[in-house]
Amino acid sequence: MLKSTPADARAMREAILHHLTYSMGKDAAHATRQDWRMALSHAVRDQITDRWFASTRKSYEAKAKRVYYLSMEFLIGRLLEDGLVNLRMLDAANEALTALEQDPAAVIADEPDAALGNGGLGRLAACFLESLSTLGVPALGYGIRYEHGLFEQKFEYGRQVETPETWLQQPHAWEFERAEAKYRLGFGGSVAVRDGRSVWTPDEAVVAAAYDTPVVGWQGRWANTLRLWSAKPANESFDLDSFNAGDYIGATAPEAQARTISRVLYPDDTTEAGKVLRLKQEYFFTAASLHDIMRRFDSEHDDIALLPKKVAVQLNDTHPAIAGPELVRILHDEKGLPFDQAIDLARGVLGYTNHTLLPEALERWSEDIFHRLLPRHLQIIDRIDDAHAKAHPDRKVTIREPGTVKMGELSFVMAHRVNGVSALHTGLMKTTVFKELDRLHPDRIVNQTNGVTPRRWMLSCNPSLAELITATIGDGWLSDLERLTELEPNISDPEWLRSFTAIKRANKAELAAWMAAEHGVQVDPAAMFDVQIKRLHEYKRQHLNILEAIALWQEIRDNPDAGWTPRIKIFAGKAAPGYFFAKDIIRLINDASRVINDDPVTNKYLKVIFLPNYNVSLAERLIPAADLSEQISTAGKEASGTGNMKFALNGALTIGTLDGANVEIREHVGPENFFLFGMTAEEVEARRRIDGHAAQAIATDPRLARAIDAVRNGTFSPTEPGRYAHIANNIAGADYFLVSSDFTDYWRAQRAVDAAFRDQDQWMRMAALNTARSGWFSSDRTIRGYLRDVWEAETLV
Ligand code: B1N
Repeated sequence: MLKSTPADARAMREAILHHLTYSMGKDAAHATRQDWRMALSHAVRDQITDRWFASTRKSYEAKAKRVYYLSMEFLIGRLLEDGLVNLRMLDAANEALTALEQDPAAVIADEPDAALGNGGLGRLAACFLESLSTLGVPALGYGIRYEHGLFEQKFEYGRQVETPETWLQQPHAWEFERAEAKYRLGFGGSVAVRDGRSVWTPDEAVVAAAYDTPVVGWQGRWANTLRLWSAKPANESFDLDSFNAGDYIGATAPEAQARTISRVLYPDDTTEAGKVLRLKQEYFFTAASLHDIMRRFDSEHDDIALLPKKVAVQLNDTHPAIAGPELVRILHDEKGLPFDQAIDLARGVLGYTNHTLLPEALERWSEDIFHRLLPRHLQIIDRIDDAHAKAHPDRKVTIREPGTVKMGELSFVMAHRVNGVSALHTGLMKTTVFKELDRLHPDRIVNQTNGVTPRRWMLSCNPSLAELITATIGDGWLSDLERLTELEPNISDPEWLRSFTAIKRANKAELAAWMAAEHGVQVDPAAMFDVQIKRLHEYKRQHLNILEAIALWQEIRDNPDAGWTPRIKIFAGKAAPGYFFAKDIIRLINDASRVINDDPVTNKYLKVIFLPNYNVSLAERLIPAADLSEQISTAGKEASGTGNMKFALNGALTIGTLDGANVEIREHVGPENFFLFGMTAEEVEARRRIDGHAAQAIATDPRLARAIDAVRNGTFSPTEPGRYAHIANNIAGADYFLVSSDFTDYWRAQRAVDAAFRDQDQWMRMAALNTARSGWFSSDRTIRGYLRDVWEAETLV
């Protein structure tokens, strides 16, 4: 193995050629782009691996407390550039590849995104892993090694079409299969009592096999493990009898059955699937992780009472909520501890993060499914509920209800800390869904406002801005993001502001060139780039955004010479395959964009573009080029948001509601540098109680009425005029998400944005202030908060 540190280009070139020859079995003359990418990845992986071993060794030597982050989703994106950036080897790699006559950007972009998540919840898990490594916390992430990540999105005549994602169908450089880390897990069967002890005998088994990916922190001082479980058949499941009888397909059925568990990511964001396979996935990865965790604990300690001192398990939403009963089962049924002690120990270990208050996302399982799959766990849950009732005789809340198991309540009762992900969201947890449990356990709920890693979301995606910042204040900001405030005095220096402005402009030009090359759309980089990128959901209100665009288009047509501020409205995002209303919003935006972009009267001032297949890599391309960040959810619905933080950090101004972390972003960047509109969460609740709130709003705003009419009458779907009538009727009717009621104020705020953008100097000063004052939104700060308030664990670097 190569031992040199390829910090310089020559060593890097040798390492690449070494791996091209000995890992890929190719010579330079015949190597494909993928071969070069794999060779470079192996060269980088060697560097990470040494640091990874050193970190693991230190954790064992210190018998340190470990933090385990259990998540159904890890939305990692590409790993090669991340590794290069954190090891500060990107320049060396660029030089080496160039010397080898390869295009570095193309080699890096050859890597498929690891898309093992839907949206914010999965991306947060990925940012947390990176921060845990940057801070030197002994930690592991545990999840599922989905064969197919989030579907790929294409448009056919404006409609979303989903195709399977196949990241594992090409060689994958980053993982190590762990033949020794395999656990047999059961489902179904029955429970018997033997010698006073409950014994669960499952009637179905699968094996969870571990695949490890190292996650390296900033400057390579520490690396942790992301351990993903793959489902394999438990028995030698190739059925030779069937095969010999000529049933070739039937012979492989047991194997296919077992593998189904880790086959595909559920493509639902903030909605609950309620399917047997989903519960199987949840138990599969949670139980495998807990067995692994207990094995590690038992190898280091012989006093079970130490468990909460040495192990912290964080539940990323309720998806791993079965960890509570499973840990009790291990401690009580398998290790023989008294039931109450088992509960106390488990609670000392567990923390639970809630990510949404949307009723359709709060997991509830039917007793029937639960009983069929996890009969012993159902009994344990009933005992947990009974113990809780005994401790709190006046309680008005239960985990079990006739016919259902409520995973939010279960998680709350089994965790010593429960946290929300923004100040507003945490406050709402206490007054709404967890009101009664908060009364019983007043110290349990804490807030940990989300954050994002500045290494990926600035240094890697916006290298020019990162360079300007480092040239101005040194590079300490990369591990202490609040030092960005040191930029503030420079903002009044016209030369500095010119540099800042030139970088934004260059980022926009680069995006414009890419959109022209890849999507055939021409945009002027001088126009305002107005961006809404996130999952499609009614509460996120992409339909409010397109409705405003339609109204604007109509107004420009009426009065083309009124000095309009040129704007490019950019959308991207996927809709859950079964969420038909959201898919229709995509189609409406695509249809409207065709009409608007083709209008010669208005298209100097307004264009609408919906980019397909939003993923982490596309976000990395769009965010540094944005002027305006659309964060327009119905107040009270977006638990936090994290895209909002990435935009502000990269010098975009926000137009937004007082929702989720928007509230805190506005406080940090200053209300004068944020375009606020819309009702507050409280006003939303009151407004909903008004009969005919939408009709009222429409009656007082002719612009809104006309825009809705255009949607209803087929202006954007002339071959099928009724195509969007249901959307118009929804907005003008029940309008649960209050699109109509917030429209007028949104329009007002958008015109304030137009006016502000016309004063480019002032706009860029506001943009720079957003960058300078966003340092608090680093995921390093968030992780320090969890270490202090939830995990009580330490850092080892
Ligand atoms: O979690 C993010 C927040 O920033 C977002 O505001 C929030 O919407 C998001 C079920 C979810 N909440 N709930 C989910 C995802 C998948 C699933 O199957 C629920 N995602 C969020 C990070 O805190």
